[in-house]
Amino acid sequence: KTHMDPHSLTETHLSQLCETIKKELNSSIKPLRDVSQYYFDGQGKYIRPMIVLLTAEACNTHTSKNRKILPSQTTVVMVSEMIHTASLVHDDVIDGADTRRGKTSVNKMFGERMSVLAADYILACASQALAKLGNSEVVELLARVVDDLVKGEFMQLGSKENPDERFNHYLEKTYKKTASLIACCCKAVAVFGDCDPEVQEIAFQYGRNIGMAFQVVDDILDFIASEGEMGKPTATDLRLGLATAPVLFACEQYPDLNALIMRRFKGPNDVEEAREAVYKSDGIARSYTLASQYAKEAVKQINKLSSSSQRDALITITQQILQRRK
Ligand code: 2DE
Ligand code: MG
Ligand code: MG
Ligand code: MG
Ligand code: MG
Repeated sequence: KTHMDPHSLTETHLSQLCETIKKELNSSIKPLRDVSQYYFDGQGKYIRPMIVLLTAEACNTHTSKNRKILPSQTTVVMVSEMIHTASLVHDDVIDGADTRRGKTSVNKMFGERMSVLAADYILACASQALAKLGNSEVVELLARVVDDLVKGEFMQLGSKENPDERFNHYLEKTYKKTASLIACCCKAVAVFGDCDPEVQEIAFQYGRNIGMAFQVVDDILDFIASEGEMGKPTATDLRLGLATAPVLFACEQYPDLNALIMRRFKGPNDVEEAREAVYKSDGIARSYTLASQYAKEAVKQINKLSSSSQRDALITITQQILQRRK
């Protein structure tokens, strides 16, 4: 590990993250407290708060040499993980997932009614923490993130009949479902750091591109990783009939896959056949190329900031995202 290792640069801050979040989730109603705190057990990857924290520090260094992380920026770091987790709880209810982060999913553990309410509560507490900072620009930015999350999850339910529109639909969905949260939180910390609009835009574009790369890799891993590695079920997208990048590319070589995209699958054999067709195609390789393009753009953006170990750690993270297995 070197001075630019993302984990060593953030471990002190992130080791306190779950405790800090649990203090926010302090309802006097014990079951609400217990269920909403369930995923804040230190077992997550905490990739979003890590990126947002390093972005805050890299922007601070760029803007005013010795400035330490500000309390308002720390709140955004926390809120990024809270909104993400709230959306995952709803997502697990929608997807009927059994496991998450290597343990029984919250919906299987406590039931769907409790889970929906707990996620609403997490979102409510995150909104309050943010609103207390009194910056309406940032409140608006994060309100748009929640709007994007809902629309992204919604877009995922449908795909376009016209193959030419499909890929744009996928990219827009990917932005809304994943990249928007990272992009807007990166911008928010630059806003709180009193950074110039150009620096705010760099932070946003870095977050957007790394977010896109992250989700494309997530979609690849749904095909190639095992459940043990991921800590959640795999091949779920295929089973749910969701057309992600590997399928969309594979479709060009194996037109039979159109049936999957248009939800005309009949039985479990169809899913296995589809999986094999994707494996035989160059869909996985082309998806990795797509993710690399986003990663490269993320690096290009963040390299516009002046040199710091945090900036270099943000570059390292983009490489790690391409290589990740979970
Ligand atoms: C993960 O997708 C889900 C992301 C966004 C979910 C957004 C919802 C709108 P996946 P995995 C449910 C509501 C938002 C709130 C409450 C803030 O690909 O593979 O299914 O990890 O993720 O299951
Ligand atoms: Mg899911
Ligand atoms: Mg889902
Ligand atoms: Mg996924
Ligand atoms: Mg995921």
